[in-house]
Amino acid sequence: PEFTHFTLEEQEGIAIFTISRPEALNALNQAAWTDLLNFAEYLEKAEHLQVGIITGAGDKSFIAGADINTLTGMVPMDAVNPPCTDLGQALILLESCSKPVIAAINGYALGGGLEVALACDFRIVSENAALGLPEVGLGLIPGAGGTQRLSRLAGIGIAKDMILAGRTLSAQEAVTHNLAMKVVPREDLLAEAVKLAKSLAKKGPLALRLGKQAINRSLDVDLKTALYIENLTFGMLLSTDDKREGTRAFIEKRKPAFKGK
Ligand code: CO8
Repeated sequence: PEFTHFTLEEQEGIAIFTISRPEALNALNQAAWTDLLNFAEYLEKAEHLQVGIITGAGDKSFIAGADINTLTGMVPMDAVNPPCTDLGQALILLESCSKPVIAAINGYALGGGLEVALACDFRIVSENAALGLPEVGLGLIPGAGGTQRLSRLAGIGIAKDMILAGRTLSAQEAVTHNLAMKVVPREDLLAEAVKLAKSLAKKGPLALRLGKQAINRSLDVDLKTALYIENLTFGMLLSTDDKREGTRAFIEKRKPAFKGK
């Protein structure tokens, strides 16, 4: 696929999707929202890809939010029509993607930029990262899932601190408050993300896919129903070749060769 502001690099089943808009600290304009939607659709469908990584070019910014120049011209019905819905739709697709997605956060992750990262399964931050949802300062609120995904991930206390009081977290604070897995030097960031991606790509793909769904889909239902979803999902995996291969490989003290069947 062709993208306007992102580049796509593929290596060993891993798709590295990098935004480059240096003139705006990688802020997402309409074309970039559509790029993200096209990437989410492509990642889901591409059989040769197992993991996605989203990152930003340069040393200063991952994504400094939605492009504020775009926001100035928006009217109410834009919020429910494409291309404005492309961003929210892209993040729903990434979140529900059958493959894991990693955000490698190389600096500012603000507003819509943090919302992109929150829709990913893993977040790794570089030492210079700053994570925030400063929309109230613009007379807005997060509009691509931030009010929902942040509070579910990190709790409503820190969500209110960030969304209402406008607190920005440093890289270390992001780890402390459960927004990121780990902090690494900028020069190691992509290598760390690729290392995680490679280790994910070695796992049973069906187990990865269903495990992600069991976690994500159970958040909105009561515990008994959620446990039942887990139980049924576990039962499905018991029937797979991957389960036979994974357990046999352990007993035979060798590495499993999963086929995703
Ligand atoms: N949009 C457009 N341009 C931007 C943005 C942005 N979000 N962020 C930075 N830029 C531009 C600046 O205007 C500047 O351009 P120029 O050189 O032409 O003046 C250039 O990038 C460099 O930025 P600064 O000079 O400001 O760099 P500083 O180091 O002084 O400051 C900051 C860096 C703190 C990151 C600062 O740029 C900033 O505060 N940026 C805005 C951050 C922000 O408010 N983000 C949230 C935007 S709102 C949002 O994301 C809503 C999401 C919901 C979308 C739903 C869609 C349907």
